[in-house]
Amino acid sequence: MKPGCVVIGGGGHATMVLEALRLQGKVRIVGVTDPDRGRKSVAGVPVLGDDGILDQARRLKIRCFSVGVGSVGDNRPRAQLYRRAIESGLKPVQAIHPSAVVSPRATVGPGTMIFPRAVVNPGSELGANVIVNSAAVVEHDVRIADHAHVCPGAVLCGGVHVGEGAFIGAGAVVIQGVRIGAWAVVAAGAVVHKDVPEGGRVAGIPARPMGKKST
Ligand code: JB3
Repeated sequence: MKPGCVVIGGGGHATMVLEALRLQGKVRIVGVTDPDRGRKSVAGVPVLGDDGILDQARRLKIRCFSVGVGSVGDNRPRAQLYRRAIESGLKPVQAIHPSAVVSPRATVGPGTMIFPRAVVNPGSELGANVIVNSAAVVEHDVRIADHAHVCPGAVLCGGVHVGEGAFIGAGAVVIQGVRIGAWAVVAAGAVVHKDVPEGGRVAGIPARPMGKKST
């Protein structure tokens, strides 16, 4: 029998995770956890309750999980939920949409999700609980650390490094070899041609620290 799986969070991102999991067909989706008591089901999947359910996983025959919270702009909640589920004894599952193109020479970490039409090219290494959102391009030899989120349509050119928990906004372009520090934020549509320090926040073309006027 396929292992029972819970998706943590029941909003828009969860609907994408649920679809990828269904199409992959490797797990039996048991339910969703969400603190919103008004939410009874998500994409036809029952909401089981809040995250306290994770401690009852064995009784409910749940063995694995996927973080279904997207947390735009701050990946810390996603990282916390991932750790919480691991502490509850659950195993992270990957959610890779069948239309994504993932090189057999790329490595993909536990709990990582790759959405429709995304591309992950050879030599790339993706950590745990990473999101490569719809139609994002992760070129060759890119490294993406745990909990980072590459939003829809963003492009990471060859050899880019993305630090833990970093956020790359929709449609942003990170030029070859640039390093994005841990927990940094790259705004939507930015073109990043220089390294961004840990916790840095950049926007614009070319990207500059947020709040500073271009010269
Ligand atoms: O832009 C795209 C393609 N996707 C966005 C995604 C990355 O982020 C999407 O459009 C949204 O902006 C956002 O999706 P997300 O995170 O699902 O947000 P939202 O639709 O607002 O739903 C968040 C859900 O997570 C709500 O139902 C919250 O109650 C729930 N939630 C918040 N904190 C939580 C927690 N659920 C659990 N289980 N545990 C929590 O700690």
